[in-house]
Amino acid sequence: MESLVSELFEVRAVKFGNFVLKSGISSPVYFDLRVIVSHPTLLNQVSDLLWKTAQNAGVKCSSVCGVPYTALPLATIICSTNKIPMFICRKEAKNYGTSRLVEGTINPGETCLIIEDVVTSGSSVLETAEVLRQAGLKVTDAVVLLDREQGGRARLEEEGIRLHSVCSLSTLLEILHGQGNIDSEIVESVKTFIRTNILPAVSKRMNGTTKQLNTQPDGTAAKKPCQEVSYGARAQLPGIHPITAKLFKIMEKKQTNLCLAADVTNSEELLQLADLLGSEICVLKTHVDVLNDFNPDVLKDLRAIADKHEFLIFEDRKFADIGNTVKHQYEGGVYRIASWSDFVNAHVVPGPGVVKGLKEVGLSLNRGCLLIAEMSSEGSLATGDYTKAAVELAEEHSDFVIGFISSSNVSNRLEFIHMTPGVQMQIGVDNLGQQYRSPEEVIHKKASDIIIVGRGILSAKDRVEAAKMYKKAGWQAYMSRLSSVNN
Ligand code: S5P
Repeated sequence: MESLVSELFEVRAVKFGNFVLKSGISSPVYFDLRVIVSHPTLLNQVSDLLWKTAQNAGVKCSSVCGVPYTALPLATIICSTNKIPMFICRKEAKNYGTSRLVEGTINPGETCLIIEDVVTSGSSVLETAEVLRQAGLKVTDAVVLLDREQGGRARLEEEGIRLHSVCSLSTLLEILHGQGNIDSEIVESVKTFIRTNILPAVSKRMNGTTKQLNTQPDGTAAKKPCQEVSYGARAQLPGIHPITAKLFKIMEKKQTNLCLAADVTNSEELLQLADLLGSEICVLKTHVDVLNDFNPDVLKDLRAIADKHEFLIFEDRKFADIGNTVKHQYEGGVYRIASWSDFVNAHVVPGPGVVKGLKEVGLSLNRGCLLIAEMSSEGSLATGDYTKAAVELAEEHSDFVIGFISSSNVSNRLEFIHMTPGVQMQIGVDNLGQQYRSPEEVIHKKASDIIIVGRGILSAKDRVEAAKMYKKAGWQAYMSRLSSVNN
């Protein structure tokens, strides 16, 4: 194993540094097993170890199939050396000749072993398994050279596939460290990365525990989830709403969990503000009905600025009427909110109808909605059972509801995002009962995801400096939360 690991390192199949993965996550480690086709001895060695690992685990199979493309040569060598038939799975059916997805002679009911180079979330193995199963084959096991230990094993287990790995990322780190190829700092950064990027298995997210509120009966301390997961990893949760996935990716990429409450009354100022602070924020929140000089062109311009700086637009409309009325308020009127706002929010006081009405308009447009589970104002009635009802309503409509406006983490379901208003460095209460808490309190202690800041930035002498300060404070609080919970 030691010699294999050092050779993989030498041919740069394993690299350390700062890599942006397909998901947008920055990773301190990267695997590129494609390079091994240029090293025939290594290719043979890896194939041999894969087969031995499956044999030692007692796997019974009558054929093998490599996940395209990197594992195809590995499966070919295994097939040829061990005289076991192979299948090739296409990524897409060809549109000429036969339109088969699986090449090879299929005897329905026979068992096929999947061969893979690296497993992260397990989705590539699952895709191949699905194609093979649809073709009539049984898939019970998969063997992989490297398990990144980010939740793939549990996810495959749920789908009835046992994962056998030649090597895990932790073992690989230990070996490379022991050989002096990497220092302790790299080991620590990769370990932290793994810990904060574990994708939980689907049923764990969906079962009863997720229904439990994180708020204590007295509405104060928020119980933190026992495992913190980074924004970037949450973007990849299976079945996550496209708006939430987009938002988590933006947050990870721009390293910001700051939403600007752009509460200004002049359109020109709104656009200038969006352009000036766009690079610091992940969301810009509007109250379009406070603009004195509203005209629909403003929203076209705002959309263009949002796309340029990569932030989402959230019209804080707080819908609170019967379904039929909110439908019209959302779709039509002067503001035509559904046509430009990525997501909106709603009070739950009318019951499910408000969500159903908004959903009739927003779902086909891929828009999302936050439910107001708690409010930041003094004497708010949104507490206790009301908050609980908001969480239940969100769970019933998770195809449209993307999370909550709340002062703390009210649901353990990782696909729900929590946004918290009433944030300033200077804690206290304004003359109309708005209560302020610090970014550290909101993100680290109360486990919310996004801070919403209005006057903390708008009333500052230098708005750019203030936005940078809130961005930094919010991100630091998130980093401390990740490290304190996972250590
Ligand atoms: O409970 C709430 C919900 C919201 S969305 N409390 C709030 O303050 N808000 C909004 O957040 C409010 O409408 C305003 O736009 C922003 C807070 O602004 P600030 O100036 O007090 O930071």
